[in-house]
Amino acid sequence: MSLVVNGCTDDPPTQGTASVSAQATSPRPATPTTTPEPVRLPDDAPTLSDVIPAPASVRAAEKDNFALTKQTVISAPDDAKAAGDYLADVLRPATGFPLRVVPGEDDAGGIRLVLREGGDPRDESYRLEIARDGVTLSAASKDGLFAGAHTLRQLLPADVERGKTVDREWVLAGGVIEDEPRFGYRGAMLDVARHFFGVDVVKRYIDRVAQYKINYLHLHLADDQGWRIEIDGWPKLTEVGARNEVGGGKGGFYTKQQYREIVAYAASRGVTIVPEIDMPGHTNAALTSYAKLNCDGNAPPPYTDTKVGFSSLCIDKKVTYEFARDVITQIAEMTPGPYLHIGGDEANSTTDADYRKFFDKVLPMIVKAGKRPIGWHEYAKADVPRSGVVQYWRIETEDAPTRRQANSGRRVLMSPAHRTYLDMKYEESNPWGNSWAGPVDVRKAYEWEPTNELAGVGAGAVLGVEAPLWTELVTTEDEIERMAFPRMQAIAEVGWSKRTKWDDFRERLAGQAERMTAQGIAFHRDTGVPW
Ligand code: TNX
Repeated sequence: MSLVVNGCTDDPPTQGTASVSAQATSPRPATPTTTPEPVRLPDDAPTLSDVIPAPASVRAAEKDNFALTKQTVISAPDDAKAAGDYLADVLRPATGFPLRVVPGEDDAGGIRLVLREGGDPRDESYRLEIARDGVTLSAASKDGLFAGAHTLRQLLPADVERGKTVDREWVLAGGVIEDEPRFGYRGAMLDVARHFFGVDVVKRYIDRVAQYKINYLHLHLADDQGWRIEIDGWPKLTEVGARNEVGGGKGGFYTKQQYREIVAYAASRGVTIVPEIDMPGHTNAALTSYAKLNCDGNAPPPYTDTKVGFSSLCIDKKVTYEFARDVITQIAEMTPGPYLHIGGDEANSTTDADYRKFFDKVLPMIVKAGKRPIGWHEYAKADVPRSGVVQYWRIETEDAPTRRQANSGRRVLMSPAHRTYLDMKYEESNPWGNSWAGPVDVRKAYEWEPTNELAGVGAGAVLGVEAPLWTELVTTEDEIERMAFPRMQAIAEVGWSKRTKWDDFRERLAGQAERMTAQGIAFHRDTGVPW
């Protein structure tokens, strides 16, 4: 019998634990409970400390590396099945192993998913133990299992992301990771209104962000340039309002079925969809579709430019609220997640009094539909329900209405543009991106403190962080990827990890290059990262 332990062939396979003492001598009885030989970690396999976002605690055990084989089974009872299926899904193509997902305990040694009974469904902590005789991922909730599954995915070599069979060893570094998130909300936003992106692009974006433990995808579904979701009783929203985008392209929309498909796909990756219909401004596409939504009864022409702040629903018309109610109830009905985003930003052609009047009527509709409202921070001027969330997006460090809402118990989602806006240029000299919030390189996206960014909005008020990608200037999937990656990893780590250090992060980020390349992500080689 030859022992191979991290390249050292004569190491005894002992490590001070009782369970391994029996197999130092050979031959061993061939029972399924026998601990297998130590296996060497391939040079290109990540270590437990390479993971992004950085886990809370890592304990490496070199002799406990675990080798996946074609016999490896994933055992995932009941509620653990979704995370088990996810793992099988991402590991099968490159390994070529069947990786059956079975409900019962797996005696043969494999990957065991364990959902601890009676856990809080919001508890995303997990424990991942990788040992020679098997891998155990345990958590108190489904979301915790997903978080652990994302970690496990990253612990396999980048080859696992190639999408086709690679004939090689598949070894996980041994040890234990105990991990939990700093914030419960770690979001990405995709603007599918300024330029429309189809279901497949959205699904790939979900897959790409989910692997870094982004757990919410906010879809900006309507703006001046386009309406992107089918609403029963309002067919012109999609017949007319969807047929445009910035620059005059053909636009598009999601049918209800396609929206549900996106929601379900997101759930299969541990991601929750947050739908946004921006009101009362940013509504030219709706106003173009229905003349009756305009105060003067005249539909404006479609809009394909990029200015903001010129449109408003008619605050004093009854039909405005019939429209809002239909949209809100139908979208709420298709959305299992807790949040519904109602926009509220840059309503520059709505007076303050009208703005409040509008939200006095509309915010209770969201609560009645069973959802927690989120609004861009301008809506902090309105009467935000107790369950409401304020999303801060400006670059200033002071905003009195947001502070007031935070003081009265509303949660704040942090998207300061100079840190989290993925539509901004990376560097001044960069040809692509917006400039109004200044350049946002990876370091800028990484080195900030969400509970210290906005005066009066501290640790108790911050719900989490979100990285929005506005798409006035983004027209293709490659452009989405170039703007999002690798700033997405920075925001993901700010949202998940408690202790963060740029010098350490940039090294780990460089380690993601091969993985992103294998996935076909057209990421930007930010100059601050030692790629
Ligand atoms: C401001 S951020 C907007 C968007 C634009 C974005 C471009 C926010 C709530 N409103 O309408 O797309 O700037 O960076």
